[in-house]
Amino acid sequence: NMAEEAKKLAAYSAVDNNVQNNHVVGVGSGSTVVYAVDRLAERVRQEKLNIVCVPTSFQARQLILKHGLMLSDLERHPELDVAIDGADEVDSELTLIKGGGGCLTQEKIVAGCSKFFVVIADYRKDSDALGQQWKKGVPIEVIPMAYVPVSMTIAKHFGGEVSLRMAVSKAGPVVTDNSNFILDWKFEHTHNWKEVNTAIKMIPGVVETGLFVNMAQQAYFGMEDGSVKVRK
Ligand code: DER
Repeated sequence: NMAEEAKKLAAYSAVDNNVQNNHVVGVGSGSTVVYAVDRLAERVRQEKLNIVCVPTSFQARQLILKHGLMLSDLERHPELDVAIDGADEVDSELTLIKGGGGCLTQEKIVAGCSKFFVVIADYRKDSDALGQQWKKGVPIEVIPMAYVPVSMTIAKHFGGEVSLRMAVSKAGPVVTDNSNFILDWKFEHTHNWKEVNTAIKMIPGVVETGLFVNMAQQAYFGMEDGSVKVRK
């Protein structure tokens, strides 16, 4: 369908324009990045590219192994050349909401270790302001024992509604790759996302927020008309 085609467009364009021989590549999580790994594997075969891949989740690790790409980690490669990952929403300043797939913590670590972080997304993620397109709120990874007080503190200081993300194919809450819970904070109005990110991060029990501020250098959007729009 159109959104899947758009994801593929963005993914192929980003990989072709940013991945070079001998690169250490951070591989994100979610559905869009699947196309990026397909393209990476194709280029490795066709161009005999020599790259290693650092995953951001069990899902990313499985994708890397499934395609026979060279798997590595931050112990062996603490500095990456490029990280490629999806997003739930991208605003005009390249501030992101991520974590729709519950992988935000390792994603932010890997993005932070990369010289270059490029987002790949379909047109639905292309936004002017956070909250315009994405209505599920900001994901926040928390230590399980603290999810109630953390929820209360966020609602009290920033408004909106905070809910514990419940699993669909498992009874009870979603448990992340790091054995934590996820809160979704449905904010009511725009905020200074840099300040909010820092403030939420400081709440005892918060592991990471899905607000990626001043991290992405570029975003590739696959558009409905088959074009690719790049925001820098
Ligand atoms: O969970 C995540 O952070 C994913 O990267 C998400 O933000 C994008 O997933 P999608 O490519 O399936 O929309």
